[in-house]
Amino acid sequence: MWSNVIHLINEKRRFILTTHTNPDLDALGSEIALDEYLRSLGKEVSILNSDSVPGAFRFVDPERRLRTFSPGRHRETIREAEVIFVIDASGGWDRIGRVGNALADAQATVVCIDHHPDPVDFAHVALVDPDAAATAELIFKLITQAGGVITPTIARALYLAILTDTGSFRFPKTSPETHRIAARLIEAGADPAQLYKQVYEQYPLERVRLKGYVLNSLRAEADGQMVWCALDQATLKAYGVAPADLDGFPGLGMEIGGVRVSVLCVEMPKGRVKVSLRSDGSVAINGLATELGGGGHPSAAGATVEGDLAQVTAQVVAGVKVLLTTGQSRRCPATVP
Ligand SMILES: [Mn+2]
Repeated sequence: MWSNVIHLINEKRRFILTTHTNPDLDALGSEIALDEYLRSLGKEVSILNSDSVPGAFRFVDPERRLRTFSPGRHRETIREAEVIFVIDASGGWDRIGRVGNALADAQATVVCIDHHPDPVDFAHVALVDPDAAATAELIFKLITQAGGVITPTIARALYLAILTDTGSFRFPKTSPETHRIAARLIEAGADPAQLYKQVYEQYPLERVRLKGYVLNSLRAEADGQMVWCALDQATLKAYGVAPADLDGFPGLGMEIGGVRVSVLCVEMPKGRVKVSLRSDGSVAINGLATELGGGGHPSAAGATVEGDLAQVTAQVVAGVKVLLTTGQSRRCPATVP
């Protein structure tokens, strides 16, 4: 599985790493770990993302390796790149955002490393394992298969990625292998207590208060099998929290007994709504997300939809109700694994 990529890494010199828009810690941690490994081999590496690092995640990149793509500044880098690693993102160049448009025309070999079950026809080489709990598990395997050393920087970055993408080792894909990798990362210098505190216990007061608002605003439907919340721009502004800083909010409703699906709809600028769906694993919600023009995993998926907040929310709530009664979404059951 890994030999093609290891061969590319050994043969080529100039690499670009990129990931999806609204990057999470699996995306960013995987990028930093792979960047560190490639640099240890003397390679030239640029991490180019469409979006800047959300405020709450800046601690993950003390050396400021993560760059926000700018067409003027990075044209040359893209032209000279020999290999492009697309990390934690499948489904096509659109998922990568602005930098995706620029990379789509590049001459380089495109390698996709991901655990999302979405199409990978944009890549020359695809290493996709939908059973992996985090893309970071795959990056760990790549580095160790290639004979690389897990440095403390790599260990911290990958541990953070796995910690967050597994919801602190509790989401359905958390496996014995996930724990074995985590153990190796702790041995290599990742400190679980310190890293947990950095992710989950450093929020500004405003965000914790907004969490209280969301919990108070949850609405139950379908005999309590679904809860939803719609957050408008005015509320976000009143609390002083950016849409990019709502990581973890979509799953808040899952704390309630009997809830199978939790929905969060957030009003974004320019008449768009960010829809996030979470499931307890008893129903796959990524088919519905795909219908809405997004994608994701069976138990965590989302989409950004054009339209009015109330109208999009009503549409999503209705879609989830159908899912809960029939077990499948109306138009594309085939996309549900
Ligand atoms: Mn991921």
